[in-house]
Parts: sequence; C-alpha cells; structure tokens
Amino acid sequence: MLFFTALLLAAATVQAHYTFPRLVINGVAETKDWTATRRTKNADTKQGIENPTATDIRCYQSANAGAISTVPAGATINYISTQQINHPGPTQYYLAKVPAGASVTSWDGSGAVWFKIKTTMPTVDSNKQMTWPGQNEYKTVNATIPAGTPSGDYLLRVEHIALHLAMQANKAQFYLACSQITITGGGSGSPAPLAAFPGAYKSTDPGILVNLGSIQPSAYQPPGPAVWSG
Ligand SMILES: [Cu+2]
Repeated sequence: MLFFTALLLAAATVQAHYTFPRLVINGVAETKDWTATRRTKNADTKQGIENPTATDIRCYQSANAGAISTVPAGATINYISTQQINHPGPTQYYLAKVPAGASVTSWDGSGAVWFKIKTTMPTVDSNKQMTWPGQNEYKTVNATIPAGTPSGDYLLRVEHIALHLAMQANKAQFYLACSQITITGGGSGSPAPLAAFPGAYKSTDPGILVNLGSIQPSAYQPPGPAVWSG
C-alpha cells in the first residue's frame, strides 16, 4: 500500500526542526526555557541527531539544568515545541532513576537505566493518509507518569523521531531533551525492561530505517524497549 507519498515529498522539502525546552506538568508549562530541562546542543540550530548510536542520543545536552521539577506520579506531562512538529514519526518518553549517591542535577544518565513509559503509533485518517499523534502540533503528545513509579529523582527523556527521510540509512532525525525531575507520591513498581542510550537503538532497527510509504500503519515497530506502564 502506498500511503501519503505526495505528503512525504512535500514534508521533505520543509525545513521545520524543533526543540523541547519546556516541560508541561498537568497542563502547567515551565515559565522559561531550559529551566529543569537540560539545554540541548541544537537549542539554536534546531538540527536533529541522525546517528542513533552516538552519545548525544541520550540527552543531546550542552549543559545540565539549574532546576528540578516536581512531578506527581500519575501526572500528565508533555513538552512545548519551539516549532510545529510537522514530520511524521513516533513520540516516546523514557525515565531513568538517579542512582543512590548521584545528583539529578549532574548525573549523566549512562548505563542500562532507561525505561519507556510512552510510545505512539500512526493511524489512517479519512483521506487515507498516515497520521501520527501530535503531528503538526506545537507541543508533544501527552504521557502519564505511571502511578507505580517509585518516588525519587529521575531524568525524563522526550523524543520525537522524524521519519520523512528514514528510507535511507542514518536519515531518521531524532529530536529530544531530558528534564531533571523529582517524582512524588509514587508506587512500588519495578520498572522494566531497562535500556542504555546509546545502545537501545541501531541504525537498522525497523522503526528507524523504514519507508513509511510502503508499510501499513499498524505494522510500524517503535524502536527501543517495550513500554512499562506500572
Ligand atoms: Cu525537519
């Protein structure tokens, strides 16, 4: 099936890249960019990452953040996007618990510590076009911090993977950021499976090297571990 080939071609010519500088918690956005969210290397250029095995795939950060945001377990979160998220592709969220003895304001998030709490799948609209949750919005899709997530300090990682050029190797574009958060009122869950960044993704993963024009929406395979929903 050939979905939305014309749309793909149109989107490929648009230079619309984006960053996620403000975390939104239960509908309330941070009042300034890069407050509890670590400033990313593309804060000015807005360029995505094309190599999913580079260290930058973890947080793409140029600096740690000064603040820590409090997020109740069960809260709804999303991010403000600096530009319209016009490219097709999934949005995913991950959490990593800060190890004992480390600080959320300086920990680098290395190791097999990340668990996924949200992914998105495409659907077909009334015009038989493949569409993605959150596509063309100026904010990322909502996710819920699982109620069973243990209380404590975490890095929260948001990512949108732009797949409009992903039929070529190393042409998927990763837009992401990490926020420093404290989860309160959490549960006693055991988040799993855990993955490392880099490590969770390969350039040849079927959700990264993919021609969206030649797959059924339901056949898309988001990269990375399964979602832990608490
Ligand atoms: Cu773009």
